[in-house]
Amino acid sequence: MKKKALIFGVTGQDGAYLSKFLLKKGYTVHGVIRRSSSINTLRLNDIYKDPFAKKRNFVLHYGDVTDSLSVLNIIEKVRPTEIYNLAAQSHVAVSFDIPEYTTNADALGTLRILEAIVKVDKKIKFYQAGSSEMFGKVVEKPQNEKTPFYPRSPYGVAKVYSYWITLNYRESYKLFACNGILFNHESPLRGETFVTKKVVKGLCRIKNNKQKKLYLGNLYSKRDWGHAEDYVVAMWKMLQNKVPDDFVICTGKQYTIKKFINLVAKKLKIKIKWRGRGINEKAYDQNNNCIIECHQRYFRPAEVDTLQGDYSKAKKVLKWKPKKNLEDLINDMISFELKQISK
Ligand code: NAP
Ligand code: F7E
Repeated sequence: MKKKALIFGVTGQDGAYLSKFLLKKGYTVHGVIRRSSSINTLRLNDIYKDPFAKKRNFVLHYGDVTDSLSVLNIIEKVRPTEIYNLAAQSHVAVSFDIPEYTTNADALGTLRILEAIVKVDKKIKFYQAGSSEMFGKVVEKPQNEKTPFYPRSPYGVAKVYSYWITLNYRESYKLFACNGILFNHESPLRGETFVTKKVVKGLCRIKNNKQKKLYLGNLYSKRDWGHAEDYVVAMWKMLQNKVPDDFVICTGKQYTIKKFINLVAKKLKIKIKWRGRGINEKAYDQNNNCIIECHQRYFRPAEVDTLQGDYSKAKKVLKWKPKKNLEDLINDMISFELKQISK
């Protein structure tokens, strides 16, 4: 029988890549979208199907993970074989501004889906989008599936709740429920306010005289960045494994934000020189124009200083490893941005 996936968070970066991947595998994909006053399906443009078409392998439903009834109704109606919970207020800095909403969506949202699975059909497989932000103020390096959590934001705390409730429902109700513990993953489809997208888009626009300056926050935190296209494959592999389990997904390499900026600038042939320290550190181009400044507004009340994962378990059990490295990621993001500018 044809497999049927239901994706909460289908309109996001990962939702778009996962949908395309599952459609290629022959799945019928159902996605949950929120009602919005502006168009929120742009990332799905190339797979969107006319709702009046006779045969559709991609179907969208209105719903929200903060609304239990919609969650239950959609799961009952669709009766999927697999559910991917990618829905979240996923911006760490914003989670300090709207902690209650973040907790409702990112923690209780997961509980609502799990409860609906128990009611509708315990055979539905479940993937929970966990995050390296759960490791937060890391207690060991690199981080693996056994590393204790120490979240540093309302977002991280909510994801820790979701991790444990997923594990608890797996043990209590014998659900096939898995936690992915995914480190930062980026792509041309990355949200505009995440640091990699801000840097690539900003420097491409500066190079093309569309913008003069870019404002950033902490340049010295370190991240383990991978490509979203690789990471959605790992999500799917977790649900095809013989037993439900939890997996760290990462590249094992880490870079500072400053190093990322230098790599992007080099690709764009912008000769960057850094001057000053702390909040006064600035980057200048070859004509001595200041093109990057730091601003207090982009610093967080608590920072996650360093993240570097160990994906040995995923490699051994799922036969997963990242295909794209940081250079491939930067090339992909730059060529997308330059195309947007030339449009
Ligand atoms: P994203 O681009 O921000 O997408 C989040 C998705 O969740 C969007 O489709 C959004 O819908 C939806 N959403 C937000 N609140 C919702 C609600 N109340 N009800 C239903 N849907 C809601 O995030 P992403 O980068 O694709 O990440 C996917 C998931 O992985 C998230 O759970 C994120 O926390 C987690 N994660 C991401 C990373 C990463 O580096 N990308 C790493 C680890 C974990 P709208 O389009 O309407 O806003
Ligand atoms: O920040 C620093 C910032 O917002 C990365 C989400 O997908 O990955 C993501 O969370 C670092 C931080 O990602 C700016 O302080 C400097 O140290 O791109 P980010 P994140 O916070 O790591 C995890 C795994 C998730 O689960 C999340 O959903 O960059 N930084 N200057 C900046 N960050 C932003 N956003 N903007 C700046 O101007």
